[in-house]
Amino acid sequence: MTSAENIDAYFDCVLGLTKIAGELIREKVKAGVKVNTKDCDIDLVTETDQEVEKLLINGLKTNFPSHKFIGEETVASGQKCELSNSPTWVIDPIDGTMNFVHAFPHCCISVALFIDAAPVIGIIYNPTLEQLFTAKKGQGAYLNGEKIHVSKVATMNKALLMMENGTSREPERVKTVFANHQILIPKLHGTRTLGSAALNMAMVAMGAADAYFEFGIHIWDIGAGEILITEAGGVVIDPVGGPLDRCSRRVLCASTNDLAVEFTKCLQQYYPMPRD
Ligand code: LIP
Repeated sequence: MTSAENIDAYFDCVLGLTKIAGELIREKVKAGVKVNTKDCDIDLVTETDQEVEKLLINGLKTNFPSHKFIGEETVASGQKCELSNSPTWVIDPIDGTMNFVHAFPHCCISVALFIDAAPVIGIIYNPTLEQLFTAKKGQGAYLNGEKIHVSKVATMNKALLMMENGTSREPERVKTVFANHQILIPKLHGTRTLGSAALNMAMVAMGAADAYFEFGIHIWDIGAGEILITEAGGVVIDPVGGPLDRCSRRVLCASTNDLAVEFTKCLQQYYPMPRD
């Protein structure tokens, strides 16, 4: 059983490390960095992604040697992505790497702690705009220390949707993106795209947007966003309905269950393979 003091100790430690990592990102976004590609020419990774992930993992390992880690870049270099019941830190060192490379000020560090395969801590930090989103299980969700709450929007015709084109050239996935644009745009107040799953989820948690879905994201993109939204009173489920499968690379979140259900009824579905 994890005590509240332990959760506070885990939170204080990762918050300190996240702030230091934020300094690094602010420096590098000015200096410019070497950019490499992963699965395709728009799936980017930089030395800063790797540096931030090492900083967070080394710092957490020193303080909590029995904890496990799932980091975007360590998985990319071959480590298996497995979420057990042990305390596991799920890390996206720079979510919105494309934005970081272009100095478009919407990238963030996204880090979550899972215990018994459920998130208990979530931090999403945009160091460029100094937006610090935090959540601890059962203790609410915050932006820069102010409590946040999802909107009350319950119908699509009043909803602002966060929607991504993604960083995949895979033809079937691109077709699904276009199909969902055609299906959804006439039904909504509007769509917005931040280029970061975590920041999209933060917009839903603070009530600035009412829903977000994406096919192709990974557990590290959504780990912190999930607890931020549920602690802010929203829902995070599978896009066809039913419970979120964190390794399925699919997510739908919304301010209310009614709104989420409306989306499940009209989305064109896509099942990314391989799973996380
Ligand atoms: C990004 C996600 C975003 C998705 C992009 C990319 P990254 O993560 O946050 O939602 O649309 O394709 O995967 O690669 O910047 O960490």
